[in-house]
Formats: sequence, C-alpha cells, structure tokens
Amino acid sequence: MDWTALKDQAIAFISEAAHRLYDPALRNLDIDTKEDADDLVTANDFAVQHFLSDKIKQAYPSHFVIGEEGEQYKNIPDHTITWIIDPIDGTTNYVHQYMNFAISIGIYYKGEGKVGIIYDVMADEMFTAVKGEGAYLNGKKLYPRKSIDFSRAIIGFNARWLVGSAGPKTKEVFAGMVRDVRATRSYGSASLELAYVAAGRLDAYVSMRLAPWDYAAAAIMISEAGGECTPLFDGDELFTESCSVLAGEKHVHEEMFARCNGQ
Ligand code: 2AM
Ligand code: CA
Ligand code: CA
Ligand code: CA
Repeated sequence: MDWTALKDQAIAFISEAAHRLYDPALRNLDIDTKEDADDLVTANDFAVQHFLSDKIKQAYPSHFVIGEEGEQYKNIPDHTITWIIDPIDGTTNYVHQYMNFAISIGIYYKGEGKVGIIYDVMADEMFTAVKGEGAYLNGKKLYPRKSIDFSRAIIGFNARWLVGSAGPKTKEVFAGMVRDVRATRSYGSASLELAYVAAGRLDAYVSMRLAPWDYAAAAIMISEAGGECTPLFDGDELFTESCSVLAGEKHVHEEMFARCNGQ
C-alpha cells in the first residue's frame, strides 16, 4: 500500500467534510446529550461521520471504518486496513465557541499506525503524519525538540481532573505537577492538544480517559515528531475502549510518568 497516497486521499476527504463545519450557515446545533448533560453530540457529528464512512467505503470497499459516531471499537479485522475516525473532536467547543475543534483520522494496518491526520477546521491547520516519513503542519516538517526541564514545561491539563473521580493520591500528584510546571493550558479537544504536543506548542498532555479515536491519529504524529505517547498509568493499555493517555517530549513525559506511577 502507498501510505503517502492514502494520506493525500484522506486529506481530500477531510477537506470536503470540513465545509459543513466551517460554513456558519451549516452549523447544526441540533444538540443531543450522551452519557450526561455535558456530554454533547450534534447532528453534524453524525453527518461528518457518515460522509467520511461513505467516501472511504466507495473508494476502498475492503477497508474497515470505525468512529465515535459510527461502528464502535471492537472486532477490528486484522487482515484489512482500518480507518479510526473522530468526526468532531471538541464538540463542546463546536457548540459553544465555534473554534478549537478538529476532524481526526488514524489509519491502521495489523495493529500498526500508518497515517494520522488532524484538521483544525477554523484555524485551517492540517497536521499530518505517515509512519517513517515524519510529521507535518500545513506541509512544514515538525522536528523533535531539545529536552527541557520540567519546571519550564507547558502542559495540556484539564482542571476537572483535580476534582473528578481520581483518588486523593492521584489528585495530589496532579496538583504537584500543576504547581511545578511553568503553565497549564486546556483547549477542550484531545486530538488538537496531542497535535500541539507534536508541534511543540505543548510539552505534554494528559487525560485520565480517552477513546481510541481521540488519539489514533495523534499517536502516529507524536512518534514521528520524536515524542512519546503512552498510557498515563502503568498497567493501562492504549487502544482499549477507554484508557488514560500521557503524551510529551521525552524528558517531560518521563518525569510525569514517574510522578504518576510513584517512581
Ligand atoms: P469529543 O468532543 O469528541 O467528545 C474534551 O476534554 C476532550 O475529551 C475532547 O477531545 C472530547 O472528545 C473528549 N471526551 C469528552 N468526553 C469524553 C468521554 N466521556 N470519554 C472520552 N473522551 C471524552
Ligand atoms: Ca463525544
Ligand atoms: Ca473525541
Ligand atoms: Ca467526537
């Protein structure tokens, strides 16, 4: 398979799908909720998922497609190419802010990430990666950065993790990290925050709980940009239904992983 050609095709599909999200007249705020009152989904989440699935199935009938609003993450066949889609990552931002949301596609074959694309629709930033060929932002290569000290790091961190379901010890570790770094940021779109790690805008990003479509594209991108993307907690496993995630520049990643796992 020519993965670069497949990346270009995926970019074309995403660019076409993005019109629906970019055009204010098509901004569909027919909102529903999922697990709780703050877990939003709009008709456009489904529309983009279906648009992309149809395009992919037409062009590549043998490929398998899963996504947050489509086929769920299970029984992925090993013998065929799988597209993992988040049609809108950052739906709350799409509804409330109309910025900082992305379309994310990761393409996997036999368990290995081959192509990752994350498109920030309103900023018109296309983050791309092909396994072994580097990561790019709007066609410009993203290079690995020099290690920095943890005290100078800017980390993507959602304040909710300080008050949520984590145990008191984890919260204490989180509070220590928030105190010790230079600054924290929270953009509300996991895939974009992970792309920012690849681009060097953030030195690390943590989440207690993400689904595969949140990081399928980003994991390839971060690895191609010289960073690390792993579970936050020793014993968790990426690409299970729900998993903690820690991504970062190698040194900062190492420090955060050690703190969170009591080393
Ligand atoms: P979404 O917008 O596609 O739902 C918000 O901090 C980030 O976490 C977004 O990337 C959001 O993706 C994701 N997210 C929100 N609720 C989640 C949940 N219950 N499980 C996993 N990821 C979630
Ligand atoms: Ca969602
Ligand atoms: Ca998501
Ligand atoms: Ca989503």
